[in-house]
Amino acid sequence: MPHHTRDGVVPWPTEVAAGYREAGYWLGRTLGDLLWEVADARADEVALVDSAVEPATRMTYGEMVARADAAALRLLDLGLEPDDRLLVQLPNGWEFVVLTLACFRSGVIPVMALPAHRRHELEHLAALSEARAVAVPGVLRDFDHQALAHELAADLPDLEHVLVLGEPTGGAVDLAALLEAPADDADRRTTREAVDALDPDPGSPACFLISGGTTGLPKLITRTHDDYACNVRATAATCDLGSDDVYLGTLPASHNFPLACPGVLGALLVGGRVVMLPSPAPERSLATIEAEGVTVSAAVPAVAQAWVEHRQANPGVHDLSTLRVLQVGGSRLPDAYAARIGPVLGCTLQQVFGMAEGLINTTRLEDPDEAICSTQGRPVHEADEVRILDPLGNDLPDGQPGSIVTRGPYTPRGYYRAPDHNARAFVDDGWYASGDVVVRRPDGNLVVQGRDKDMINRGGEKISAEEVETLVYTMEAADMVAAVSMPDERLGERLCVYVVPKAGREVTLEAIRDHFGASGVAAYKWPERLELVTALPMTKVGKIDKKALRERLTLTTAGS
Ligand code: OOB
Repeated sequence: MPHHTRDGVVPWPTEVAAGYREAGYWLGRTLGDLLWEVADARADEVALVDSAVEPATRMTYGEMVARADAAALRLLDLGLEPDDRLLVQLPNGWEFVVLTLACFRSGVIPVMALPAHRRHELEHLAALSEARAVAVPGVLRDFDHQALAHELAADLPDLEHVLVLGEPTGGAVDLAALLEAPADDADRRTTREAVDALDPDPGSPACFLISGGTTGLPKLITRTHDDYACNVRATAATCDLGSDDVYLGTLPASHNFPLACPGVLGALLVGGRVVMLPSPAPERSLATIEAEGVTVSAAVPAVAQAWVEHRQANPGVHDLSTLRVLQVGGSRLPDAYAARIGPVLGCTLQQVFGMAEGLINTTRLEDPDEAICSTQGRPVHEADEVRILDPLGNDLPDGQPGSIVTRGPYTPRGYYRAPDHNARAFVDDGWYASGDVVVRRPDGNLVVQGRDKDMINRGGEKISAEEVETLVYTMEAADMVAAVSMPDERLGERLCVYVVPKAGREVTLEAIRDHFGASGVAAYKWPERLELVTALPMTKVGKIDKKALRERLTLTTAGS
């Protein structure tokens, strides 16, 4: 019995969708269909390298797609159906890639959770997506993901299957076995035929991404095969990605950036090679660039900075001559850091200002150094529409900062099952307001100057202020709470909470962090600084004046 319908997915208006198809922006083919065509032409070439283990696991295109097809059938054998949701929380490794491809082929929709997520996030994501299965590592970095998955399955009626990478317990499914290749050639052929016949609708969701979120809890972003393929192809073109390229994925692959901008999917779609590492730690990453002849990779500014510093401290230890492009995005790259990346790592920097909700901007490889080092680039697709608005909704000329709004062939028109929030985030005729304040230069490049959304960007990981505040309010002793960013040398921003305690009560940073831990909140959202105050400043319209609070922190940080 299919318990789910597609309601909750906001479609593009019919005429707009027809225009995108007619123009060829949407190919009317699934990601599986596109990738299998490439794989068939390159069956014996290495597609996937997992460098988490020594020696690295290597897989050809032929083996990768055979495993994915076998896994697709095994997902259905478990009782999953096309359009059912599978919550995926796996570290970077070949298993993440093959399972994702199995989903694309079967029509089961992966919900891309982060390894850092804990009960607070996973429960929400599973409930909102009505996930019927969850895929987790067994124990990772001392955390027992399998035990948590069993707890969730006990509490959520839809969640029937726990898929585990590691030793399964309590009726869990062995993910490694699920991802095994077909037994022999005959099995391989019948598997292929059976999965070819499934043929999901290219207009249906290929995956659900998680929003950075400015409201209470993260939203789900439905990305269709048509729109996501458009996203991958347009971003691949801006870094000249081709079959000779070797893409290193070290950022968590469930993020849009390393997954599809052009990322893992881009490298495979052009017949290149993907190398997966579960962490962007500099020594390991640079050693892998040398060992695998990596040509393209992606980093958040903090990671790029760590690679640069490591390289400067250990010049010439690794041969990085293959590295052609390092993409950097997710949070603002300071211009002064930007200028060091190309010379130190011996590659071209590509700045990327993107969002899981769609629009991707990049600098182009042939841009002058000045543009590469001091702008966040321009839209990757000719059909991307971008406007920069003043507070009254009027278009602003070049050179004047305003709020960016966007529409386009890979920017969905709404979050999944969030009508109230959609009414605010999608203005007028489906323009997505990302909450970023940008300036457009006469050369078309955008410079991100700030934000008018209540979010903390901690080294590329987004933290909703409201989510943090709601959690602190569940502590008895807190009377008033405001979460704000504080400037940080390494991560750009960290999370600070201002708290007015109730009369006679005590609040400490340790108590807050303990409370977040006990509430099963991902560690990157735990406050890192507490400012105890007797009152919070208010604006004229009676809202907490966060700008004033942030300014106080700048002053105290500068003075300390
Ligand atoms: C990427 O996606 P999300 O969904 O995690 O976060 C989107 C937000 C943007 O609205 C903006 O506030 C911020 O992250 N952001 C940047 C930035 N890139 C993203 N702010 C300043 N400078 C940049 N270069 O972060 C994302 C998705 C795809 C590709 C790259 C990044």
